[in-house]
Order: sequence, then C-alpha cells, then structure tokens
Amino acid sequence: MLNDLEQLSAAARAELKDAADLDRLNQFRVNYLGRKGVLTQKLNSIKDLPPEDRRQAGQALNRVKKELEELFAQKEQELQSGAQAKERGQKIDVTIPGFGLQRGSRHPLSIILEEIVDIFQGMGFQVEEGPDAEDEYHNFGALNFPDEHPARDMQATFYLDGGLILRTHTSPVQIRAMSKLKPPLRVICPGRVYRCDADTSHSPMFHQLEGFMVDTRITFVHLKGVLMEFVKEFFGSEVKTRFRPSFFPFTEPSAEVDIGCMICGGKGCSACKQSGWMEVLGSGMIHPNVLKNVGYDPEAVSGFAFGLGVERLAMLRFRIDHIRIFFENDLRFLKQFY
Ligand code: 2NL
Repeated sequence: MLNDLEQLSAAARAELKDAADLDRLNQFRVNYLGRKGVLTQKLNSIKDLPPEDRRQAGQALNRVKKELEELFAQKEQELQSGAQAKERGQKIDVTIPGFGLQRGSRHPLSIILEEIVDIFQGMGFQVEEGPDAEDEYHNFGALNFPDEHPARDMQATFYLDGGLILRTHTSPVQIRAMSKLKPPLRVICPGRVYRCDADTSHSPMFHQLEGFMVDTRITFVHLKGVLMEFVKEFFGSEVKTRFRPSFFPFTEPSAEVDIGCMICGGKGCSACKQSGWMEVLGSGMIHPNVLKNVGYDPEAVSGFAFGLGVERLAMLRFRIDHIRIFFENDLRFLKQFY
C-alpha cells in the first residue's frame, strides 16, 4: 500500500495544479479528500493490514492527506480571488467619479518657433531643413569665413570623428537650399545648432532660424521692410526699434535690429546692460562671394539674409533670465505654457 502512496500523491498534486476553476477544484476534493475519496478509503482499510504494519501506514497516509489539504486550501484561495477580480471587471460602477486624463502642453520653444514660422510663411517664405552634422565647407567655407576665423576653433566648434562637425548655425542649411533651388526665392531655415559654450545665456545646443530672399534687384529696402514687419508682428506694433550697422563674414553691408528693452521700458537695466536696447536679429545683404559659391551670378541677382536665436526671443517674450531652464524638463516650468 505504501508503494503506490507516493504515486497517488504525485498524481493528486498534478491534478491540483491543473485545476483551472472552482468546479474542477471541487471535483478534486471529492475524489481525494471527501468521505468516499481515495485517501479516506485507504485510511479505512488500515484495519485490514497486519497489526505490525498499521502504525507506519497510518502515519504515511495522514502526512499525505495533510499535505494535499494544505495545497487544496492554497489553490482554493487563488481561484476565489481570481473569480472575484473577474466579477469586479465585468460590473462597471458608473457612480465612481472619473479621474481626468493629464493633458500635456507644448514646449515654450515650440510655441515661439511656430509663431515665428507662421509670420514668415505669411510673407511667402518656405521652410527648408538640413542635417545637424555638417562638413566644414557648408558650415564655414561657403559662407566666406576665412580659414583662420576664430569660430572654426576647436574650442568653439564640436568636431566629430570622421571629419564632420555639428553645425554652429543654420547657415549651411541656407547654402544647401540656395544650391538646390533657383531664384526667385524666399526661404527660412529653423533648427538646432551647437557650440562649445555654456553659461546663463549660452547652451551647447540651441535653436536658430535664418532666412533669405534672393531675386533680381533685391535691396536693403526689402530687408528692412520684411524685418520690421516681423518685429512688429512678433513683439506688437507699439515696439520701439533701431537699426544698427554690424559685421558678418557672409553679408555686406550688415545690420542688427534692436528693440526697446521690455524689462525697463528703455531706461536702462541689467537685462539690457543699461543701454535701454536689446538685440533681436542679425542681417545683411548676402555677400557676392556667397552668391558665387552657390552658383548664382552676383551681377544678375541679389538678396538679403537674416538670423535670430529662438531661445533669445522666447526669453524676451516670457521674461526668462536663464537659458538652461528650457532644457531641464521641469514640469513645474513647462506646464505654465498654454
Ligand atoms: C545672428 C546673425 C545672420 C545670416 C545670419 C546668412 C546665410 C547665408 C548667407 C548670408 Cl547662406 N547670410 N545668414 C546673415 C546675417 C546674420 O545671423 O545674429 N544670428 C543669431
């Protein structure tokens, strides 16, 4: 009898493990543990054994019975909690208050960039994009940067393995657009740019938007008209503006656009370094060497170009005094924008 007891125990455990619902489990209880179950029958038949074997057989049978009863109780609890969960899932309590979905918000830089793009698209400009990893020719050479220009310095520019660099401005995208397309052209190029630089007003990665217009007889008047229109649409028609001569290797002549400081109203404060003015745009007439580099005839066509920093405009608009906060992804900051 003890020989087939271990076999019986193994068979019972397997059946218990396979019991997928409470019906099957109850069947198991009847078959093994119930009044007419196999184990009970065996216990009852102990009295038929020779007296010297009864004690050992009784102990073994009771041990197996106890083990199976424990496993049975465990399984019963498992199946019962599963059945309850299923019942809960099937009944929908329509009186439970809803838990509103958290709504995301747009990044302040995306908001500002889209606004800028909208204004230029309204004046007929098309959007062009290009690669972040550039060759030195498109980033510097084609733009009339001399070989010894400090911007080419290893300290100022990120050089990648394999000879490419991370573009330091969006001008290479303008070069690619001019080379690919034919005048008359009105193009803007928004995108990420990279410089070895980090302090309150500089981040190693930031965003620029450059643009240009090329056609026969484009003059400084077109430049000033387009940029003034942009500044008035972006900052409001009441904004004070000033045009100031400047220098860039890729434009001649060059000019910068300042607006009256919105922090102090022009009186002079730390934000405008006591000048009452803040720089918002760089611009100029495209240098004849640049036109030649993209295959245009400087005698036949002319154009103006401009560039602006997206973070800078966002800082002015939202009165933010530190560029890093745009990239920290602190939700308390980001959730304040519509
Ligand atoms: C600034 C100044 C500027 C340009 C960018 C440009 C591009 C080509 C040809 C000529 Cl391909 N010019 N871009 C021109 C003048 C100024 O940016 O302060 N940016 C933040």
